[in-house]
Amino acid sequence: MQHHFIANGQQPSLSGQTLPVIDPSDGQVFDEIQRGNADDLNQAVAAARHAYDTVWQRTPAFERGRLLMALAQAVSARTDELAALEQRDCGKPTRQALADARALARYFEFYAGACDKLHGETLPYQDGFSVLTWREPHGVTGHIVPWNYPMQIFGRSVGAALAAGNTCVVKPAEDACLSILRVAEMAAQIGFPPGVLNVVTGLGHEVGDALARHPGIDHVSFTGSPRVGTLIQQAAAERHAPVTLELGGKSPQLVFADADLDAAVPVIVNAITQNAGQTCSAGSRVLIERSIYEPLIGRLAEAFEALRVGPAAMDLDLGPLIRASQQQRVWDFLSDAQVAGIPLVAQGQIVDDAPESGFYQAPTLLADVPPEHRIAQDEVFGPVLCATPFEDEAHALQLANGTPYGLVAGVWTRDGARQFRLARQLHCGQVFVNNYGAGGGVELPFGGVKSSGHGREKGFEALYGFTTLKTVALRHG
Ligand code: TXE
Repeated sequence: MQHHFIANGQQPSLSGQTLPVIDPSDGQVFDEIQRGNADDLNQAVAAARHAYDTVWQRTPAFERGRLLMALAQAVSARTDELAALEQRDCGKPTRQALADARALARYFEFYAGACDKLHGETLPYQDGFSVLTWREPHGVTGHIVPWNYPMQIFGRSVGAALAAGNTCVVKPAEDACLSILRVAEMAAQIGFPPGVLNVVTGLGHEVGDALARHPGIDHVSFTGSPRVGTLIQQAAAERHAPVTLELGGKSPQLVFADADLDAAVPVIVNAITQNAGQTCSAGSRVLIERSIYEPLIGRLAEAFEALRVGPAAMDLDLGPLIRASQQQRVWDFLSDAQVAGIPLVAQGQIVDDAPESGFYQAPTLLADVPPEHRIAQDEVFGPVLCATPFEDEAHALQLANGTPYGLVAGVWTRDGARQFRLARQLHCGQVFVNNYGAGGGVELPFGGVKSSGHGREKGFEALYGFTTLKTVALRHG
């Protein structure tokens, strides 16, 4: 049985209610979390405010850095344990779960080093004045975390917020709380003061909604669906609180005839099958220059057919999806595509040992996908790759930019001028040229435009989002 983690202590829900924790590999319940509500959240916000006012605000930046570095080391020493928790909770193959645990440590390490390097400026002004800017924390920040990469998204958001001097209240996704609760405990054990990092578990429309509305939360950081992103922004707007929204994408990979296909094929396949396609930056569309369309589809089909799907602990290419409703969502998209006559070119294999009660989906390659079809416009959040041919660079760009999203794009070409032209003209937050995803990239600012959201996570840039700038003008007399 898991508990909320408030002011460095475990707490049951005030209502006494709990929620089941389900293993996506077999659909069976194996643990329970607390079903929190607004009352539990109030306690966490009060603890965070008290910690901010009495301790954290006065803690020198280098001391915050030392604590974060100690947390990075503690996580590094326990990656196996954290990965095992995440694997069972989220159905991640072992390699993925371990990569996520290592990335969590890396986020804390990166932000530990950044704590005492965040500074303002001095500005030219009128004669007799000195003007300077200070970067100050918001105060208490709220973090609503999704289930696809709980450790990584917790690390990037909470790591930056703590480094900037905020205290935090975290609401993990109801499907994926275990690793986050464990890391909060670890933070307490290595000396984070009570109330600096609090975790309240529960349902989105209960605890999540209460967090977005809470007058004591000075900034909300949300990663999840555009639908809920809108609700969060509306709730925060009631009290004019700033929000950072990361809302997923329909990210294209543009493959030109001069591309190095040997390099491109495995990266394109991985970009949509990693974490069973449940990745905000998944490369879910491949746009292919007409002259290489047929041969590249052939190579992608071969690669898809070789992929194997099964229980997380088998550490195959793909594990299960997070839950039955997510599986149903993917099925609905695929049946719409079938009705529209979109050719299903290739699928991977679900292994015989996979329990019927698990939430499995074979990776699927669709060809000749009409760009306006729902499956080419909306986020499926499963291992479904949509291929569409293009005639020339202008057409490729029009297709690439032609969805409501704008998170990431990949460009595969040897033509240097085209690389720069497209990097400029693609309407999104990150462009990868002749690679995709670039190995995690804790250092690289990440976030979107349009329905992919606004604000930036990761890198040094995220620290600015977790601060507010104060301008101080001193007249010398
Ligand atoms: O997301 P939700 P769901 C996309 C992806 C997926 C779809 C639906 O396309 O198929 O969203 O997934 C909390 N007030 N992404 O339904 O509901 C919830 O508890 C406040 C992309 O799981 O947005 C969880 O912690 N919070 C994405 C978080 O929001 C609320 C990652 C995300 O859940 C809330 C996840 C409310 N009213 C889904 N309702 C990405 N960008 O990586 C829910 N939540």
